[in-house]
This record gives sequence, structure tokens and C-alpha cells, in this order.
Amino acid sequence: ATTNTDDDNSVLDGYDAEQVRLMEEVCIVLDKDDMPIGSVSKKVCHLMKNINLGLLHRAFSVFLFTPDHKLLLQQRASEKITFPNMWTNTCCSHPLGIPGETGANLEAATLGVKRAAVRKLEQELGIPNDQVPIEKFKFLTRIHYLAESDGVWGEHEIDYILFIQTPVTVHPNPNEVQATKLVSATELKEMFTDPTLKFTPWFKLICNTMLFEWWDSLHNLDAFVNEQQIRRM
Ligand code: DMA
Ligand code: MN
Repeated sequence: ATTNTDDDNSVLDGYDAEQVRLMEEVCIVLDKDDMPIGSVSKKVCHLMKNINLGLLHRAFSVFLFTPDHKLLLQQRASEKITFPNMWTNTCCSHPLGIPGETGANLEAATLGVKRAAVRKLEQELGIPNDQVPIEKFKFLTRIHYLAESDGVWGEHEIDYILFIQTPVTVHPNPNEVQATKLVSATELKEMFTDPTLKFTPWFKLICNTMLFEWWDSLHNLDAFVNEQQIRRM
């Protein structure tokens, strides 16, 4: 099967102009073992009609913790084309199909996603690059998952989970983020009981599996970092 290239522009009608522009970013297309096999636009990667043909791309999810062990959450802007208005982890996005952010082996790929994380923490949350140096990120594992947003749009990713614990200043970009919140593990579990709050599927997956164990181990993550195996979810 082949993936739809770019013959259908009407799928972007009515969306925010800046978010439409960002759909031209180039994502890294993967085989199921996380080997880069090409690059196509963010738009093509996130259309369910392509995902249903097997199209898979590389992504990252940052979990930023303060020195007092609180997790920084964001609520996605209403302008987002996928999963608008939902609460989620600190920052998610995609390494781009450019030399500094791609990588065929795990070590190079991990460096690439950390660079992308620094770039997007600034673009989404206004966190200066020097507050989140590459060396402070810890790579935990990779999660392979698929989730529909609204039938037309969705995600199918190998998602690199990155932890960082450091103080930051936050100035959210309202086109990306409508609210932020610092929470303890107990406070996050309380949020899950509020039926008016919606959470992204990847954040729920991670919360329902490893997050709280990792969070309890923030002082020493050695047993959890650099996992070689891809977790299929
Ligand atoms: C995509 O996040 C990555 C994951 C792990 C879901 P996103 O939709 O926030 O990406 P972007 O900020 O680039 O639109
Ligand atoms: Mn994606």
C-alpha cells in the first residue's frame, strides 16, 4: 500500500493558520523497529487514512519535574488540530527529518529527540534553552502506540520518554498551550477523578503503566533509563 502524499488540502480547512503552517514540518517515518525509512510532512503522518495503512513516525514526550518533585502539566490550546483542549505531560512533539534530529541507532536518535525537546520547550512553553541543557535529560524508554483524535486525525508513533528535573520559568505560547499546572502525584490522581477534565491518550497510557513508579524513583532512575526494548501499547 502507498500513503496519501498531499492531494487533499481540504482536511485543513477551518483550522488555525499557524497550526496549519506547522503541518508542513517534516517528520521521520519509521519501520516498526524504529529504523528511519523516510520523511514526510506532519500532515501526512497524522491522517488516519495513512495511519491505517501502517504509517508510523518518531516522537518524544517530556516529563519535566521541579526540584520538589512536582510534574509540569499543560492543557493543549483549542487551536491544536489533534487532541485540542486536553491535559497532558509537559511537552510533546516530533524530531524533524533534519541531520541534527534524526538518527538510525538508539544513541543518535536519543540525542536527536533531546535536541527537539529543547527546541519545543521554548516554542510551546517559553522555557529558555539554557534552563534545559541536553545533559539533564534522561531517556527512559520508547512506547509504540496508536490513538485516534477525531476520525480524520490521529497518532501512530514510537514515542521517546524523556525525564528532566530542574527549575524552569514558563511563558506559555497561547497558540500551543492554554494553561499549565504543577502537580504532585496525589494531585494528578485527583485530577483523574474530575469528569470535566480530558487527558491525551498517550499521557493516560503512561500514567496507567509506568509513570508513578518512575516518579517515585526520581532520586535514582538508573534502573529505568536507556531501555533497549520498545514497549508496544
Ligand atoms: C506529538 O505531540 C507527540 C506526541 C508524543 C503525541 P503534539 O501533537 O503536541 O506535537 P506538536 O506540538 O508538534 O504539534
Ligand atoms: Mn505525532
